[in-house]
Amino acid sequence: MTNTEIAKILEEISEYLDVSNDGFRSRAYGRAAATIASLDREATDIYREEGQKGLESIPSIGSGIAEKIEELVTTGSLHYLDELKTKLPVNVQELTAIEGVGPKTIKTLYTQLHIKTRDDLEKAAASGSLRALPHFGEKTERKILKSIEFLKQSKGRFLLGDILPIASKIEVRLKKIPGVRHVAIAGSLRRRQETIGDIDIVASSKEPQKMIDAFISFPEVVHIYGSGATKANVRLSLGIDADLRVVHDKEYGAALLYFTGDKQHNIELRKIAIEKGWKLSEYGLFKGNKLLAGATEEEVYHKLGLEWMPPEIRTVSGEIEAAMEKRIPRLIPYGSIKGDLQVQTSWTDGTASIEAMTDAALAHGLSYIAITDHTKSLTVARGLDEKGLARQAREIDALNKKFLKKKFRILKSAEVNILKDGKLDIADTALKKLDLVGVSVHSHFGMSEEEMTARIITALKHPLVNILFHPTGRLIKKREPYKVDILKVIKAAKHYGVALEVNAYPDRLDLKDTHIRLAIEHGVKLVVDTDAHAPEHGKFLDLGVAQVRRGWGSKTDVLNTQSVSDLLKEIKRIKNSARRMPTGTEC
Ligand code: DGT
Ligand code: CA
Ligand code: CA
Ligand code: ZN
Repeated sequence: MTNTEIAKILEEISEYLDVSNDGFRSRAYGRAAATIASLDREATDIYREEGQKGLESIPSIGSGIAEKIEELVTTGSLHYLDELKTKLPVNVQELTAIEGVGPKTIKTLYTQLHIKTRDDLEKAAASGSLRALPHFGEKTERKILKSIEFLKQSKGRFLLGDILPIASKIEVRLKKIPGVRHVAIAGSLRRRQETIGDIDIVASSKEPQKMIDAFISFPEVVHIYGSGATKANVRLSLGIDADLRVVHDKEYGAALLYFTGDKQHNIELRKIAIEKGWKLSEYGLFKGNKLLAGATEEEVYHKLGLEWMPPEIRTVSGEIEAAMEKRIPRLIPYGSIKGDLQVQTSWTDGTASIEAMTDAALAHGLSYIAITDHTKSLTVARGLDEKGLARQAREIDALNKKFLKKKFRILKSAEVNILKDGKLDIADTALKKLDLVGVSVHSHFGMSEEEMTARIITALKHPLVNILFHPTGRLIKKREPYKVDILKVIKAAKHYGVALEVNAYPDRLDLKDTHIRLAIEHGVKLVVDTDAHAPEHGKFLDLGVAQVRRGWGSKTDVLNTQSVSDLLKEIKRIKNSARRMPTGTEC
């Protein structure tokens, strides 16, 4: 059993306990799930090598939960969860995924209307029987139906951040099979698309059969759809399918190019080949029967008169023209973020102390972080008020002395709430004491586009604001973005000297690639950060970098690729130059 599977089950228990009104234990299981999900070692290995004691040494795992994990890894099932399910025969995971349906609602829905599944709920909402319940109305019914529709659309696709680690693990293992020459992940994963339908792997080997045999016997494989001498198609335990194709060396580049896509990009390349009287396929570029190119991607692109380009921009959005004119941009390299600018701690809803988050950032090779705990109007996260921020500042000052010898700097910041009218929920006197001020929308998501855009722009106008956090507020596969005119926000960000955040958290990733490109075209600076709520989240940074690459961004477009002193200087410079802009040129 993998960590992801164990975490999923712990999370499910947490949800059942929450519905059963056992908030305390629910949170314990929730924390355990988050910890297991982001562990670097497999819990199964820990148990095999160190027994239950080993499991208990993991943070957030006490003896009770360690026993449950032991039962899971030894028997593959868990009696406790079965019991919870018998007591409350409701599909909690399916129902909590729906916007506006929380643990309390689930209980009411079950006891009053006997609703157990998403289908039950959809029927009840469609027939208008929900509005009979207290706190329910026609508006809630419509909202629920809309959310169910959205969930149905994203079904069957997986988050990049969930799939990339497992695919990389498989890639590493395949590279060790005797006879192997090349292995690469292709498809939407290589293009770092936000969501992934299935995993495509392309390889070349002297002994293809050996590679196929090894692949289909990997521990993650739960079903083999088909397997031959040079290809195999399987299902992995995460529920995603994976394809492996083993080709000859001389066609490897053409195969990699073809299976990387996207499909439309392939079609455009094929058209160029046809115009030249040639033929392009996954086997190579041919003139009649003669192979013109195929061993490497570079060779194929060059023969077609194009520059090679990074997979992230192969989406038919101007990359072919750019490659013809030899102006493919130098995209921001992976690993080039120097400091994480959105980090929550146990001062609010994060799991760890400022010091623990700092240690984690050091371990991830960073040289600064900004502590951005939530502010007071976000009561669910126990947001900080002005006094809380001042107390936190004292802790940061003390820690900065301690971390000075490691050349690490902790910046004082906050994720300040933008209230309904665009005002901030923290007084200017307190904001002035911060190194950086980030703002975000955390309430009233249902406003009209006009209202929401005006609300955000009012916040950007505030002379102390430096960064707009999660500018669209979407949760991939869970929640649609709020309605906002992103172009107006971009223009206002430029005008008022505010940077826009590319949030690297796997289910957020706002801005989208097209927004990023638009922001860059308007000269707006970006920051990439993780929105970390636990020490392990630091590893998400490159998901944000991937997103910037998909938006054609370079290193200089992203402020926190610089040292902390350069970053602070530039933030100031942007703000000052914005102030000098004549009024009346806003948007
Ligand atoms: P996914 O799996 O839905 O996230 O997206 P992809 O892009 O990985 O798509 P997939 O797995 O169906 O196919 C992998 C690549 O193979 C795709 O990016 C381009 C290429 N390909 C697949 N079908 C076609 C096709 O009908 N025509 C062309 N030209 N290429 C195709
Ligand atoms: Ca795919
Ligand atoms: Ca595929
Ligand atoms: Zn947050």
